[in-house]
Amino acid sequence: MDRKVLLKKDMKEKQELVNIILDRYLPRKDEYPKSLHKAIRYSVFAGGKRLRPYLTMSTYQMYDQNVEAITPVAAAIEMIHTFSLIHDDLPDIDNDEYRRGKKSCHAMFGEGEALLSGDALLVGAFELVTHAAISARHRVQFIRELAHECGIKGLIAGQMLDIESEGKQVDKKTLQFIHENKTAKLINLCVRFGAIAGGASDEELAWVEDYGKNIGLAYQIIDDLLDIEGDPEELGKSVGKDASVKKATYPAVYGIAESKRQAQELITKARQSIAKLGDKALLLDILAEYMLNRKS
Ligand code: GRG
Repeated sequence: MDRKVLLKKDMKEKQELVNIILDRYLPRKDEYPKSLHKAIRYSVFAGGKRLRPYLTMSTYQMYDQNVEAITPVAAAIEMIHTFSLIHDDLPDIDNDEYRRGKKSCHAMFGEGEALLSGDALLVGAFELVTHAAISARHRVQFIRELAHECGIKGLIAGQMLDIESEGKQVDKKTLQFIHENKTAKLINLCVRFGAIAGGASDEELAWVEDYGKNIGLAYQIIDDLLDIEGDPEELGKSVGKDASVKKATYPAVYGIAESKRQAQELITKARQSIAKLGDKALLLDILAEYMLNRKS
């Protein structure tokens, strides 16, 4: 099968599995208090690509074809990702009216509702990990690592620097800190959890993490580039915003051509790392290639 067709088909199958878990876990939208559950479901089922769950499940699948055990972990990561997008869109952070081709959560339901929907998704994610049919030791380990990488030393720290850097000329070190923390760490955790739960050896885990860190940083650089060169229809959000508020981005610091070169180099390194795992890493390899050419 053509590589692109294979990826598309596999992504769709895994999206469906993740959606089933999310649908089971989240309260119905007519449950009390309706305003909260409506807003949460609206954002969770707004049509995200489910890239992070896909990475988690595809990495796990290199060791165990049956992804049932890891799917709640994958879904939990998507909940954290959705929390971060809802809060990121709020007027006091990025102030975005559109997300995933629809009105953003606060624009649709109000700021209080968006804030609380994000909070509920963030804490709910930790609860959902406890439902995964993985060993108790791995459940505790994943909860601890998620809290660490998404908290004051990870996602939230990256986001803080991102806000503080607006309108300023940042140095390369600060830029890398922002991108690694706000995006790359969570992406790396996906493949790390998939490999650990699947039973990867230390050597294979190291190769998987080389892949995760490289695609994680590349993903955010490509996101920066799409904000300049992307099509708002395909992206489902406005473009040109980063430059208008002088955000700390790769193109702003390195220029467009050099940012593209760095993204390409990171993807090449990621593919070289994952190639060490042999044929079982085919889907992760195709995904890295897709990331470089993604339009949304
Ligand atoms: C704690 C108040 C408070 C806010 C936290 C942590 C945070 C807000 C925001 C995270 C920063 C952020 C939004 C990073 C961007 C990461 C990124 C590349 C998002 C786009 O991901 P895709 O392309 O989107 O996977 P879809 O819509 O497909 O899920």
